[in-house]
Amino acid sequence: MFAGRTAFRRLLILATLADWGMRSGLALANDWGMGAANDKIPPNNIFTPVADPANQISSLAFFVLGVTGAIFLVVGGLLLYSIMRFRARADDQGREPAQIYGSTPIEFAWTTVPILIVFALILTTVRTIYDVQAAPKPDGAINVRVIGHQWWWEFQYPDFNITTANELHIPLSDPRNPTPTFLQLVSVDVAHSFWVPRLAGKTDLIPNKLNTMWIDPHQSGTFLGQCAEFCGTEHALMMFRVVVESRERWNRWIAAQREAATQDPSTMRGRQVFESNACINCHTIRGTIARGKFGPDLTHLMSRETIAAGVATNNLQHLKVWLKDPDDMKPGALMPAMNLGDQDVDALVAYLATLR
Ligand code: HEC
Ligand SMILES: [Cu+2]
Repeated sequence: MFAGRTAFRRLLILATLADWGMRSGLALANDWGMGAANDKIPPNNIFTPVADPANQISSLAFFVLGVTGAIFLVVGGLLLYSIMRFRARADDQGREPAQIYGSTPIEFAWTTVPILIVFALILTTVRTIYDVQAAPKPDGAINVRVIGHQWWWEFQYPDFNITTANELHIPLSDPRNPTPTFLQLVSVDVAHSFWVPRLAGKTDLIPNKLNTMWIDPHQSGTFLGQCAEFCGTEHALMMFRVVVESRERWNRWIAAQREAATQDPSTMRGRQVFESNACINCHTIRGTIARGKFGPDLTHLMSRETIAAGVATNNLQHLKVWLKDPDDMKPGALMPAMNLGDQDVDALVAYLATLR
């Protein structure tokens, strides 16, 4: 018997490579607090969907597994039976068995039955694809633009003028009055792929091409996602999370994100360091002169649980390590080490800490 929940959990985790990849990538050296943070999130099992279209995809997968499993049992069973029943025996006379050719009914049966089975699989698959891709967009739908960057995610809410990074917040959807989130996906550099196994299938983000998908979540919680298309050095550390929350909480999150950045006179020095360095060419902080678009929007940096696309938990120590040399956390990251003195870094961190 398995030794309780942990063993069962490990088994579940092993059973889903996606989840294993997301966690083990971090389990290597210093996990920057992410191991403990992610342990609070249930395993990323593709067999436990909590949203449409992940539900449709998993029903289809179970149907196909059922049919192919049955075929496997029948074929494997017949094979085993023949191997046992007609194996070589001591009293064999060393002659070939009688050679029999052709039986029209049998030939006919094993041609038409597989054709019918394949046809049933095609029909159900096409139907599911159609249901997912042609789903109409209801009035209450939320619009989000997902922009892939090497190696982080930008999430824009065009209806609210909000931009955030790596943590997508969407409202829980009531099946009687659905408020799904419709995503438009593009990339500013190479091909990426947006994948949250428990919420929906994968959708690629391709430069100069607009792709779309939607998520209609039926359970609140935090769900781990991962870039699923090799996109360069830090592809494995291009993670994100989707926070599904009640409508009220989501409304409050939206309202907070719409605010301009906090102005705190006591951290003026940090703000000066920020505004007098190249930070402003790559980052936006609404309410300051910083309007860069190359890196994540920092206006509400501290409202995020993680930094650097799920590489580290977001706290002052980790921000300090990041500012000194991003490569220490995320080798190859496209933010340069800014070579600032300790005092400047401390002032900067104190300033960033006010960006709630
Ligand atoms: C050349 C462009 C560039 C410059 C200059 C730059 N950054 Fe960045 N920064 C980035 C990129 C790109 C990322 C995302 C890296 C990743 O996750 O792979 C990032 C990430 C960050 C993050 C983590 C944000 C998050 O939500 O993950 C912080 C904080 C940050 N930068 C602060 C600064 C500060 C402060 C400065 C100035 C001292 C600065 N950056 C200068 C490009 C830049
Ligand atoms: Cu990617």
